[in-house]
Amino acid sequence: MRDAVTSLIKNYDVAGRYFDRNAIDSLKSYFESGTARVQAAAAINSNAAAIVKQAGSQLFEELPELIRPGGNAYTTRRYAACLRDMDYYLRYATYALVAGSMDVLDERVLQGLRETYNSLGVPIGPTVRGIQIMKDIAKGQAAAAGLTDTSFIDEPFDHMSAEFSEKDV
Ligand SMILES: CCC1=C(C)/C(=C/C2=NC(=C\c3[nH]c(/C=C4\NC(=O)[C@H](C)[C@H]4CC)c(C)c3CCC(=O)O)/C(CCC(=O)O)=C2C)NC1=O
Repeated sequence: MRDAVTSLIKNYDVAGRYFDRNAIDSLKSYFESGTARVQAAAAINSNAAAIVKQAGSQLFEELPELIRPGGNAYTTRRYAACLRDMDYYLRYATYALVAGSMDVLDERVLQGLRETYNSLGVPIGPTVRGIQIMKDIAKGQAAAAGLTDTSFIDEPFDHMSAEFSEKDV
């Protein structure tokens, strides 16, 4: 698992090169954005349970068939598994924000997940929708905590969504 700095070091070390202008620029942007990334993670952390709960309610309101008989989130056990998965996505999104790298998502969350979902009949489209709903709520929380630019918060949520969707087709 790598963060933005260790990824960069690995790439330059493999080539046996000193950091060039591009590397220095990305290091600068990583450190300059550091406080905002940590603040965003903190805002999400302190509201995590509420974000998951609200996103779940919104998802099931939009797609009520999920929790009706025959739906994948029907029965208390599967409903709880669904919210637990949402909580995983949110927590790992905060790790990726702090790391400034999506590597943790690829390695710890997305690897093999599509196969698991397919074998259990967990629908990908609604899962992606749930991730997108959490993104919007998380950005709202970060804005409420005083962050003026919250656009960078999109990346981990969009990365998970894209990886999920891409591999599903
Ligand atoms: C940290 C990385 C990680 C992830 C991401 C993860 C996901 C994950 N979700 C699972 C199940 C599940 N996931 C869902 C999720 C949903 N069903 C829906 O209809 C909704 C669209 C959606 C919620 C948004 C459900 C209902 C199950 C249980 C399925 C079953 O057992 O039949 C399973 C199968 C084993 C289990 O039930 O625990 C895994 C491994 N596990 C991990 O360790």
